[in-house]
Amino acid sequence: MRLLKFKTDLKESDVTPKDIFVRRREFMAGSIALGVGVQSFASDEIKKDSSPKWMQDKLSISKGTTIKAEDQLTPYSDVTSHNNFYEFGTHKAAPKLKSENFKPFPWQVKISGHVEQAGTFDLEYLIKEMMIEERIYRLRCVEAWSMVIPWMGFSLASLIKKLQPTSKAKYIQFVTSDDKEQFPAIGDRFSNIDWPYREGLRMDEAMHDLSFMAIGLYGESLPAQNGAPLRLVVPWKYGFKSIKSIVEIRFVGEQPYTTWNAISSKEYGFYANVNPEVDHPRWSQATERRLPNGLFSANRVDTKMFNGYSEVASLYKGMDLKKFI
Ligand SMILES: Nc1nc2c(c(=O)[nH]1)N[C@H]1C(S)=C(S)[C@@H](COP(=O)(O)O)O[C@H]1N2
Ligand SMILES: [Mo]
Repeated sequence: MRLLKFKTDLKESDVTPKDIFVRRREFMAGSIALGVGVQSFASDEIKKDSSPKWMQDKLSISKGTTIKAEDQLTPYSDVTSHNNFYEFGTHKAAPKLKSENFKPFPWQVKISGHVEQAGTFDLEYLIKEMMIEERIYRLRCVEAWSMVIPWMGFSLASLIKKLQPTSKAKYIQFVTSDDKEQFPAIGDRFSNIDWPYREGLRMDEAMHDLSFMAIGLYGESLPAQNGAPLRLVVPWKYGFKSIKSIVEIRFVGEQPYTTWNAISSKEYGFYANVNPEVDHPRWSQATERRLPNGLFSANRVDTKMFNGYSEVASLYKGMDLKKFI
């Protein structure tokens, strides 16, 4: 079953979070009228944004939608109830169900390593000068499902420029909070993850304009389950690179420790570029299940090289992407 093409009369430059909200309601109404995906839209209310005023003010001033996808947006209810966030548990429903007591504010981020502006900063201060924009990106999980999400945030490059890394910085490592009070599954004895969750990028990947720091989605601050209050989004890489709830950004000289690569490097490479020609050892990566499913069937689509973001190809010139997975 195919969903309606998303329709809007708004000019991109006019879009504010309020408009996004209205637009979403129109989109939902259209889908319901056609009897498409009714189940997933029924409870599709945006939870009232309980973030502090500074964050809501931040989200209310935006450049509008700067990057769009041709794809149908994944409804808010799916984006916020089908998640991978192992700090809350391994089940897809756990992040939403187990994050009710999670407190994303106040939040601090430590900046360390080969960088001029090292220190620990309040999130509000760290992102004060960042201009917010909306970007609609496909998110492709290594488990072969995918979504299309309207993120709010700013380019990672704009933050890096403010932080002024030195010439010794060749990679960036990102670290998630490992506060047991916040994340109930971190104490699980059977977890094979060496907390905190860590991810990383080569400096030129981090500086690519598509690399994004999200502080919101669907016009509101990030729900806990999606990585509140600050997460990375790298749309041409498998979802596990898009690390959530970041408390430290380290500028380093060597390829950093990254969580899934450390668990199984043959299954989860450091680069993790979406590549339909390189299968996971236990499943094909040629196609993906695009959420939401149809009422009676999975919505299967072909997986594209770099998740369709072919403009990043020049970052990997001369590299054998069957070897550097
Ligand atoms: N800290 C942390 N970040 C994480 C994960 C995680 O378990 N912990 N899961 C990753 C995986 S596997 C995916 S697919 C995406 C899912 O993002 P979403 O739940 O917002 O769709 O988050 C990534 N970021
Ligand atoms: Mo994933």
